Amino acid sequence: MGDSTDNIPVIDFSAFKLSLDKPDYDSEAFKKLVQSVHHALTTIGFFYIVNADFPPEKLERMWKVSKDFFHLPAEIKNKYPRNPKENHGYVHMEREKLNPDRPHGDLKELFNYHPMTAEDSLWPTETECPNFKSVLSDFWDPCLALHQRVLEVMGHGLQLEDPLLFVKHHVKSYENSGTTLRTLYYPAFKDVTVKEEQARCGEHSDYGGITLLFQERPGLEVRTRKGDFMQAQMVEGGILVNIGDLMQRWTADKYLAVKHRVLLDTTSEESVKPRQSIAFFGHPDYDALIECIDGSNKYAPVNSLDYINMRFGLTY
Ligand code: AKG
Repeated sequence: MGDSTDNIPVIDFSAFKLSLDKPDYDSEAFKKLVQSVHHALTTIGFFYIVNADFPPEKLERMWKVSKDFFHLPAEIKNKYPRNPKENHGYVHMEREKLNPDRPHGDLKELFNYHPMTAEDSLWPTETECPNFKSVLSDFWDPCLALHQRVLEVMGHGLQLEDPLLFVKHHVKSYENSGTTLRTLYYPAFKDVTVKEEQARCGEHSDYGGITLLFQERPGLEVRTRKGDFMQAQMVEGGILVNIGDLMQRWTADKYLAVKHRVLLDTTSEESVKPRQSIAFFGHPDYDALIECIDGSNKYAPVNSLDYINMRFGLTY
């Protein structure tokens, strides 16, 4: 475990909160916001957003319906398996292995939501899990809006000629974007058989653009630049942000996609309890060509869809 005093920066988003259509670009508060995000993404690679006006009641509802879903019998959950085409549906325990070097799959289950998947057959029924579909659908909009604000702030931080460049490549209709909402459940230690070197969520960096992460309790560890892992501190009302590998590539390594993980440490009081988290994975539109923003050829241009397909192929 690394130095736990290396805390993740907490950034006040009041200058670009969800109720503002656009910020006052010349205000000191907005400039400070841009500078803080830029600093975080060029150093530790993670930051917490606070004061963004994110609706707390929507988050509360997400925790509840997610728990209801994951507590259903396996035979019901398994009726709605992840559909690889849309990346929508249920993924059972040990199915996903985020660190291919670990011998066993991750000790977690999850449900991915992709909004184009309106078909009822791909969702638990209202009798099986009341409000599951409507609550997940309702959580999508504030996540989408907040992630677009972060993308714009990043464009300013990098002093792009067009600060909206990233936003403009995250706008296509849902059929043409891999942006996904994921709700995760890590069962209590007593409810699982832990195999050697098994993790709740193996070491990995995210694949796409930027991720928003909501955590119900601690457990996430983030790799430091020294190479060890530190606990991400919990922040009341904080939404954790990090970037994915495709964004690191796009920024020609100016912004860093940092590895993270969740372990099952049987000696820690926290990790023997069940844990929930929710991730919103923002992904560039499928037809976006990701070319280094500095004009360099540090990375060859890559099509967003080809890239995500390649990464999923290695995970499942
Ligand atoms: C992922 O699903 O990619 C995560 O990193 C989840 C992290 C967490 O549960 O805190």
